[in-house]
Amino acid sequence: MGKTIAEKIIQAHLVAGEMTVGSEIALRIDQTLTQDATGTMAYLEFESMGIPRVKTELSVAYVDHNTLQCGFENADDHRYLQTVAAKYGVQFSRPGNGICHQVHLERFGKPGKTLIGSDSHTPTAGGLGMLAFGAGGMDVAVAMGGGAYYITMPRQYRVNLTGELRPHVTAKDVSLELLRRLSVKGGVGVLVEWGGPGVKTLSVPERATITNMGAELGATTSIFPSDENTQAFLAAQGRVQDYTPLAADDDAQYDRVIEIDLSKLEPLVACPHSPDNVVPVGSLKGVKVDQVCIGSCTNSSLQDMKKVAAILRGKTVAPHVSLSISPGSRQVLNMLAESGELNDILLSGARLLECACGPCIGMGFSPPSGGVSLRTFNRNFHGRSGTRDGQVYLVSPETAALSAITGYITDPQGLELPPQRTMPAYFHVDDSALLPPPDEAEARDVEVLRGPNIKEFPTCAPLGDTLTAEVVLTVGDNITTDHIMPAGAKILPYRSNIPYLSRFCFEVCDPTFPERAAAAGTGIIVGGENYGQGSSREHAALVPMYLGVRCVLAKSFARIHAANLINAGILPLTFADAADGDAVKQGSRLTINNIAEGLAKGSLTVTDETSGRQFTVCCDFTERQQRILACGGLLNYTKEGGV
Ligand code: MIC
Ligand code: SF4
Repeated sequence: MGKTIAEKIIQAHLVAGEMTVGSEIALRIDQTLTQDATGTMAYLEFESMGIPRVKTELSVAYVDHNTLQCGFENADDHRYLQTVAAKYGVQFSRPGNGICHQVHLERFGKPGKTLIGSDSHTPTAGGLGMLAFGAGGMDVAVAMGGGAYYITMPRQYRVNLTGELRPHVTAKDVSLELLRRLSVKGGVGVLVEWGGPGVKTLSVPERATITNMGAELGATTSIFPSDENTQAFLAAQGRVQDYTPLAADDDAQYDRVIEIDLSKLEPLVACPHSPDNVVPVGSLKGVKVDQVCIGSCTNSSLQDMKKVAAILRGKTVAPHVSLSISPGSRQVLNMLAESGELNDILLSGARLLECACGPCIGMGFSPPSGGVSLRTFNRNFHGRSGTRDGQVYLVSPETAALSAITGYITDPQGLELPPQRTMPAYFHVDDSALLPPPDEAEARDVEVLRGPNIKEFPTCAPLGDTLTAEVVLTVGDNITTDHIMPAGAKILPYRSNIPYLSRFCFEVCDPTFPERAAAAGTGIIVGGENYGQGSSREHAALVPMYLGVRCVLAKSFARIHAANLINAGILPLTFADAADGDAVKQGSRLTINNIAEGLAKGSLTVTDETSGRQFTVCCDFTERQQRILACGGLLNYTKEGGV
């Protein structure tokens, strides 16, 4: 039987397990990436493993999230990351060099290789034919130490592309169309492979926009074939030697095939507060816009920025609109400057921000109260922009740029401009902001510099056989990690200070949570469907653990968050009957007995001491996961010699 692209890469990297849907597989990891907001924790974890140098083919530490330095905290963390990277053999991408996923695509990604990154949008590299996964920092630390990455073998969907995008309909609209059809939980447990004759009409940056937003579907990862467009992109980056062709066999089998005719798509927009709340741009005609933000790892490539510059050329941003532009990398910025397109952008009245995540993670540029913000980003979760009642809409760069000029949500179809989708023959390569690590002998003398913001890593006691605890919080469906552990300019600098972060846990849902959870001592959270969707931040597990949470009962979990809970020593248990989830009340006392035996057989009985009811929860954990939980988390497990 023929193989899919993913099966070919998995087979070449399989360390343990079989490629049967639902069973655990362990993969050898060729490359890792970290960003600063999750990286400080990942390197602290790596250091605690006592391994002298990373064992991957390539590991890169990026600084792109916490770039505002309003005090010593972020600056100290940057210095820690730079020195720890040098000490352990990791490339360091300096602040200002760009967003991790954009720079990785430009300078390091290789078709056919495996990559894990402590950021949920790591699958962006799937646009180059890499098998790339977002993971918790601890999983990345283990991979840097040469350990395998464990995942559940996903189901595979093939999205078959036919036709070609019409002018002003973009790769972003392809992503939004899939979100409209499948929803934010439609990709859970699924690997999305893109194929069909339409693929050759898309460049690597366009493919990367699409694989990037696979994260919003909850997909395990997304991947494109590696073909002549991939070769052209790598050649233009001066690294044609990294090219290998990769395609699915004609008789490869998929669990589901989805057809998208590119020529039938129209410009789309995701309305507040979920990326799957998708409608045609035309249907929102006339909605007044307060701000427009163009950038993020979804839409900040040179191609995107060139299209934006062409729309802004000779025009002025509407007086009531504030427009920000964050190019994805220094390469993009340099090339815009060289070509003069940067001037087209600046003369329109746009505000140029750093080559970094910026407004996407609430790191500045929050909208005004109740303001409508049009963003080319991937997430519009409640409160993520930094303004609690901000109304964030997700759109393509074309729709964003045009609406910035008109001041109202405007459909770019019919706009008279030559389509700007051509790939330059070469990219300006300047790696001076990428610092390669010194050799092993020199690295021994590097001193790792830690600032006072770095606090001790919280530890979790081994799991006993009985758990009795109060339900400290009940929440609904699609709770994101931005609800659990908010980000933004005020809190992000404290990513290596769990005690401080804990004051903001679940702030969007219930500001009394931290105090109540700490007072309860040991706690249980009850959630709905797709609990923990969104980012890979392990802080959304470590902080609840610090506040005494030992178990989350939910109707279903997002993949990375479930793994992070286990790594932190928290039990993620699924209601056998979803109706039981609705019956448990906040404040009830629950008891779970015979935990070890239940984990081994795959189900546990929970007794609600308050109502007297009993119900069953499922726990489909591998033996390794059971051992990790028994030890009180992955760090304890690794220290005890577990692999
Ligand atoms: C995000 O887009 O939510 C982030 C910020 O990049 C996160 C990582 C983090 O919280 O540091 C992600 O996507 O994993
Ligand atoms: Fe950065 Fe936003 Fe991309 Fe996350 S989604 S990596 S915050 S640009």
